[in-house]
Amino acid sequence: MYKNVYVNEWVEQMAKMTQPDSIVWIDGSEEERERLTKQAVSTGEMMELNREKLPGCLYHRTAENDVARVEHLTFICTSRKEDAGPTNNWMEKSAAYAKLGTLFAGCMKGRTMYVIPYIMGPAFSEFSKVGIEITDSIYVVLNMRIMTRMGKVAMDMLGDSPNFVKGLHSKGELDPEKRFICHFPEDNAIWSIGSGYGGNVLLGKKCFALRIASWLGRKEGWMAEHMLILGVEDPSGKIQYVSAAFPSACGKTNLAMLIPPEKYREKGYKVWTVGDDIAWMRIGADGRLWACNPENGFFGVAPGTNEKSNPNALHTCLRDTIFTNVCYNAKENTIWWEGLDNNPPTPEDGAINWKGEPWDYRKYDKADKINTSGAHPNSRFTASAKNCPCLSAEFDSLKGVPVTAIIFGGRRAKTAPLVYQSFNWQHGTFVGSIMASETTAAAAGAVGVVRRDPMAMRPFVGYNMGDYFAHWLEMGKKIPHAPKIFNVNWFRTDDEGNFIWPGFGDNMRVLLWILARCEDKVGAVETAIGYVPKAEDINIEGLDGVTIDTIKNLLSVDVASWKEDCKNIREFYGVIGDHMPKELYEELDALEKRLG
Ligand code: GTP
Ligand code: SPV
Ligand code: MN
Repeated sequence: MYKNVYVNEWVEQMAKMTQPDSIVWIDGSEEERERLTKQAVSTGEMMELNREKLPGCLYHRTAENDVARVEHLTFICTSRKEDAGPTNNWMEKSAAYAKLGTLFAGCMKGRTMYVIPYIMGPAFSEFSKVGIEITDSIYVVLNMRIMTRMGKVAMDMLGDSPNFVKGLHSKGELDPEKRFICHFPEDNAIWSIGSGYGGNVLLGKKCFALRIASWLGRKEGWMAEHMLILGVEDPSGKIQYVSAAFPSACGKTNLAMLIPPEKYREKGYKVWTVGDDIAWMRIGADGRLWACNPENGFFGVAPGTNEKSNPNALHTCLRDTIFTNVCYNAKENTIWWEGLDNNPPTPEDGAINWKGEPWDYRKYDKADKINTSGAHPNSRFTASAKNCPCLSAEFDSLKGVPVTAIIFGGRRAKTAPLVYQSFNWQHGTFVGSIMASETTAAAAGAVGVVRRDPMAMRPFVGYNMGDYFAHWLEMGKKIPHAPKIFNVNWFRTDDEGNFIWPGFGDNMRVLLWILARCEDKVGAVETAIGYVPKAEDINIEGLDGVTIDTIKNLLSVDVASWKEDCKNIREFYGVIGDHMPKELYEELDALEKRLG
């Protein structure tokens, strides 16, 4: 037990409801990690991997029907439906407590309850907030150890305050029919039952740091966003920071850990990672917007990560990492995923797929990844930020980093050009609000369907989307030196469906155009949708197969498809209804007018 009476009282209440056999108060010590790891290994919940090749690494498989966030089972539970808004599932608050109360009743009988105090953000920073997660899953405890600053330090920061986010999680029966992820922003509470996967159960992440935090941010005048944060160092040693919002599995981790092309490295350009998924942003005393990564680790997409696409991520997860739902090599006691290298484990190696079945790589079918791949498309690594070779020196900074540019981006085969700049903050907010992207395996449901995903926050705004847009507009008026706002799209395809832009490290070329724009060092072409680069201003030196015509093609703005998009945007705005700020309708009208 800790000394905080509010924590103790709440834990007692939750224990009364869930009836665990015992309660373990997590302190974050090394001894505790060893003890819990041993226990998880002894029950088969986790496996210890090859100590030479992957020291300190663990392997875990979740239930076959529990491998991604479940947006249809995620609820914002407020007194009034209007406060959740039309893009969220809503349950009336007391009805939700009652419904989940029956599921939580006695659900920890025969189990241990772990009480995890944690901080989102560096200890004692003005950005930071404390949460307590109660869980019956050792896997959750071990993940939270990596993903947050946790244990005693969190209780030290909390002191005797009642001000903490109350998170209750139980695996329950892992039954999708009895799975609910409920948020109670009016009470600073989260109840999650029936899942053992990532964003559903690591309550500090999407549930707290985005859904609850976005609600708090609106109330308190700051922003919680689904954004990476990176620093670009130029040859003079000056570092400028950029934050970028891309939907799930659309390239945040990759951009955050970017390694510049050789020509740029030779000149002295470097990229530093501050965060890969979430940014909390506040207006600083100097009138700039300052960003802080509330997390302490990366819960990154494994497939596609390799020595070429993202060596920094690969090196980050070679030790002290938890791998979830990747492919297992029994002979080597190692792991593998699609896109790691060209040596998948063979049946003779004892290859086991993410479902736990013997696996034959020769049966892999790109059109049916779920059933034929070794690793699940949404398999992930949980690795400490401290392992990252390009971690920013400002990672633990109590005041965050100043943001020069905000970038929005989605996965769009057509329509959106490689990059464009908004005219101003209000137009930039509009650009964020009209984001659309093809769905990915990060959430349960169909993959590859284009949907509107404003600011990459559709699944994560803890209140009415219209009010969220209004908050963006409001913030813009309050930031004296606001970041410039851009939009990128790495995913335009040719007629055969191949990506036209090489992406990854070469995205540096686009980042440098963006920063040059922020410093007024480069011109642009004014189009209907915003400022687009002159093709010759995107440096293609050293790029194989990319010509100035490729760039022209990537930057082209097709009026017909934008007009078509406008119709869809208007429809989407209509769904948001009367909370929609009039300024964004004005922007839409103006865009349509410019398109002619
Ligand atoms: P979450 O953790 O789910 O929020 O996702 P994320 O935005 O961090 O996604 P991540 O960086 O892990 O991207 C995953 C997918 O995007 C992988 O399939 C990558 O191969 C692909 N990807 C990332 N960057 C690029 C790029 O520049 N070009 C192309 N073509 N694909 C990319
Ligand atoms: C995402 O889906 O955007 C993630 C992974 O970053 S999860 O933690 O499951 O939300
Ligand atoms: Mn994410």
